[in-house]
Amino acid sequence: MPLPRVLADLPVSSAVLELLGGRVDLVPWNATGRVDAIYTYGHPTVDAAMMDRFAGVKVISNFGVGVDHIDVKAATERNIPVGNTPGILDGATADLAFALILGAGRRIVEGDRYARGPDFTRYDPSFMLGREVHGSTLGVFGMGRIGRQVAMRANGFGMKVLYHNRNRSDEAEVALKARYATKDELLAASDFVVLTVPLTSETRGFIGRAELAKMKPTATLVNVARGAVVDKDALTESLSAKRIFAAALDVTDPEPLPRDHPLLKLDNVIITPHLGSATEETRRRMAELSVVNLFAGLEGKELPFRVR
Ligand code: 8YV
Repeated sequence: MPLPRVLADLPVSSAVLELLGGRVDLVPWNATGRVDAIYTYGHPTVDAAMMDRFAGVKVISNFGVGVDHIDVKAATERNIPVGNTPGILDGATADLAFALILGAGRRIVEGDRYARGPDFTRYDPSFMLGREVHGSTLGVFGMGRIGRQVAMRANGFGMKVLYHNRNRSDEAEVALKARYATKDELLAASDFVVLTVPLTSETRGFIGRAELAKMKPTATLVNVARGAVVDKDALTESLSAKRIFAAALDVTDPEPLPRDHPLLKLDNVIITPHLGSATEETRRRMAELSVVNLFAGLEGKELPFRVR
């Protein structure tokens, strides 16, 4: 029997390769001919036309939780299950969100650059003053699994937690002492605004010029969601004019930004290369879940982690 042919945006990680154990034939994204499954990790796009081109596809398995690059509706209409890796990367992503809150608030990256550079010749008590994190107000857009983990960490820092979400969450309000706020209330009251929403038609451009104008001049925007949730031109203007204190972006649109993009030249922004889930442990679990989903789909079984 020939091995199942799996279209993948190669290379896949060594953990994935090891778990696949030579039981499938990985073929590159531009391959033609029979394809039994599609394996992705956040990109490129998997649209209806692609599903029709590879009519034999039994499953689309994504290494990651966000599936904004996959037309899930089109897949469902074609009875192709889509798998993802929920519930295992929330802690790692919330840790990174907190690293970015602290990094931007306390100017850690800027300080590191300064401490290594020629200008650091003498300590000065008035340089590089940041913003207090403990006791400040955190606003979380998207109180899903990742948002709740961010709120949990904020509790330990004695922060007040506000959240905005499509639905109110009893767990967030009771266990995490988070208070529901409208979008405008959250923007106006928060010292740190953290984005953990999925990218959908409602959240594309969710933070634009009008929203940035509502934030405090002392506030920091942290994005660990998807780049397209924020209008990067509006953000560049706002940061250049120091209308907000700082931004910390783990995701951008496009990713990476063009090397000459003005955001890359600003001191009051931290940019990390999509590291939310990037720990050995979490990426290993993501590999396991995505491979389990892949084989379940190839065998015609229910996916253990299926996107609905
Ligand atoms: C991954 C992510 O890095 O899960 C997601 O949605 O954005 C990240 O965990 C991404 O899937 C690419 O590997």
